[in-house]
Amino acid sequence: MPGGVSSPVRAFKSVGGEPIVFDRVKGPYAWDVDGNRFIDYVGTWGPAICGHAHPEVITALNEALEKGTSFGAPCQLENKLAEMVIEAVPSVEMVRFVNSGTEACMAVLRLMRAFTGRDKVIKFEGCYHGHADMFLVKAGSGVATLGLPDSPGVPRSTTANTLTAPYNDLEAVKELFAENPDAISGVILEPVVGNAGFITPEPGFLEGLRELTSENGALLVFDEVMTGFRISYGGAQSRFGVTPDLTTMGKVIGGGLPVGAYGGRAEIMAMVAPAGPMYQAGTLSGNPLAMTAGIKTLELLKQEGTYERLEATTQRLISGIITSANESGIPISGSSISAMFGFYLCDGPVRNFEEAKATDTELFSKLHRSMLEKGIYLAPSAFEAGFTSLAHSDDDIDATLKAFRDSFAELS
Ligand code: KE4
Repeated sequence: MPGGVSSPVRAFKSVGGEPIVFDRVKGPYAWDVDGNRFIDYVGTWGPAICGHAHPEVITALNEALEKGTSFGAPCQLENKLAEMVIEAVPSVEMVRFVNSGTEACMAVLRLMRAFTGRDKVIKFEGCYHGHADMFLVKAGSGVATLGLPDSPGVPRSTTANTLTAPYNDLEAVKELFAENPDAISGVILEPVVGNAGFITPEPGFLEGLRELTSENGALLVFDEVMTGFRISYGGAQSRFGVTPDLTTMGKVIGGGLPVGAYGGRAEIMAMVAPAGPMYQAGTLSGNPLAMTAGIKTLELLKQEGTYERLEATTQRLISGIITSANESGIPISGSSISAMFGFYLCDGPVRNFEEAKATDTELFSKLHRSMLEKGIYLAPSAFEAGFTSLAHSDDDIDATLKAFRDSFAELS
């Protein structure tokens, strides 16, 4: 397998050393094939928000297995998950399930263009919307980690319609609209950036994008593949009170099985085949196992006190990390929202991708290795966010903070 992995960021290229080969996961833990246990803050990149292999999800899957693994036909389960998503996410009146976040973002871009009749799209530097050709322009996540702002194999003609702006820079977006009148189908962004490290929207940024897109007859699209059901049960749009026209989702709504989704205003979604002319399809879309895992996961998340618990756990973690870096005189800037956190080894706050790239990624690599040796599994890149779960106990957080204290002391 190229690089020995099924997805580049897992290869540890940017932090060095050999990747850990997982044997099993449970709750907040992962064990490697040698039996070493790690407290896991990647959570399979987001889906494990209730903890890995939650007993109720496993039980529900075992029951579903008896009825078959894939139907290729309508089933009640996809309707139930659709109802739960529609009920939870403010912008979603209709939803289509696919099998990954990449597929969801590919489809939503086609829908943006179909609905507006315009070809151009604005994305932000450092945001990652999956690996479809038209998004591989100054993308984040593994693309940034591997320094592939524009991957080979992507024709210039494909990305000619992809315009980029720095995150948190409304003026730059305003200029793009002025330079491309009536040509921009919409703006797509991560409402909280988790693919350039962890960058939060500055006050007024999301609201400003809502106004700018509406004024220009363009669509506002939130890529909530990572933030959906993590920043709150209604996603980042619910927490920040800004309603996009379309939303992409993934990760958590699959509960650890392959699911992506896109949804939004009914008048737009009505264009999607077979209701309308915009074609998109998928053999395994809406399959009963993935729907089952998603339904059970959302039922668990909907319970009283979930997000208060996630907020408290994560705030204690990030403030402890910052305190221990300060005690060792290591420059750090970090923050968290609900069950998502991140930090950079630098002085000031990081507002965009350029500033993220200027941070001490070399020191991050040393920290990553040191933490791994102490049994703490952080994302193997400075350009990823961290994820907590309902399974991370106070003892897990205490053990993690001790490891950070010791690692920062060694590094200083
Ligand atoms: P997938 O195709 O990997 O399911 O989703 C793509 C995607 C789209 N949008 C956002 C905001 C995302 O975060 C992602 C995927 N996230 C990365 C983690 N940074 C997946 C990890 C990987 O590539 O292995």
